[in-house]
Amino acid sequence: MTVPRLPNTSSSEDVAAALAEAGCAVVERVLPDDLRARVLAELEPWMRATPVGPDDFAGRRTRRTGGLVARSPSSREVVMHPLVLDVARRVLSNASGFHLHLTQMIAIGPGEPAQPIHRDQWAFDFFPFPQGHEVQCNTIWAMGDFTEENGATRLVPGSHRREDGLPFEAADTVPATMPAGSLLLYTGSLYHGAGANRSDATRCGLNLTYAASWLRQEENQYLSVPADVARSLPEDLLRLLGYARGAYALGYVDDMRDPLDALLGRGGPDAAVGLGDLASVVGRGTSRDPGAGSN
Ligand SMILES: O=C(O)CCC(=O)C(=O)O
Ligand SMILES: [Fe+2]
Repeated sequence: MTVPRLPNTSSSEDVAAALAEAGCAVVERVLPDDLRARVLAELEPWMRATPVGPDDFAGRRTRRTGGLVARSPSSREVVMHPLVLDVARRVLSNASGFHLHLTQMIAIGPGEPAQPIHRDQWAFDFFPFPQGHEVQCNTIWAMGDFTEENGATRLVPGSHRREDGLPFEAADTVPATMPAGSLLLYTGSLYHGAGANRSDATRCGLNLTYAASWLRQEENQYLSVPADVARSLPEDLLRLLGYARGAYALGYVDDMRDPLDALLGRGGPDAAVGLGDLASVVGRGTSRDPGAGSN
């Protein structure tokens, strides 16, 4: 199986269908050059100050800079990209909502070997999610050209349908080569890893991932984005950061206040949101079609 490649005029239905089929897809040249340049310029001092990784998985010649919503105002536009949010809504439709899971600029330096092949959903304590029940919709934006030589992400297309814990190697993978500004999407169940960088330049990819909102976020957004910065952000972005109920009874504050009300200091004791009508949600978990999220 190859990596589906779609033009930037594609609908979210088309992209979600490609993801359901292959577990991954490339949409070419989505990000305008000026937005890409702004994100890189805003993050440059942060990337310079980021240490290289401590182990082979993080990469000893790789710098991973997080906290992007706080550090790069322009990255907020990328996080909220309508095509990505529409695709995530489709891929994660088995959950009552989704939130931002992590934000990371991955700068792979020359000479870095290939990253071990893995599933990103292993972050959830290696819980064996049923096949077809997607809990993550992930993106890597090419901040420069992704080539086989400079460490384009390596993918095992179709592997979202394989069993868990398989020991894939580089020879089983294909590179997600793509021109700058392109978008790689892959599910949390897709086996993949960063490629080896055999070039003499750094490969920069913006890894923005989204997960079902009943799961804990990989990057703690409440602490990565200081509260005074959070209070200046639009409400749709705040909800995506996690200032919202994660499911029926998850994430309220003290006397069942809405997290957004609590952050913004609105609403009094009467603003409690309660748990809603139990009868309308009970059984939802058992009646879900495990494949629904991939359609
Ligand atoms: O940077 C890449 O190409 C992929 C990185 C990755 O898969 C990860 O860090 O989980
Ligand atoms: Fe990964």
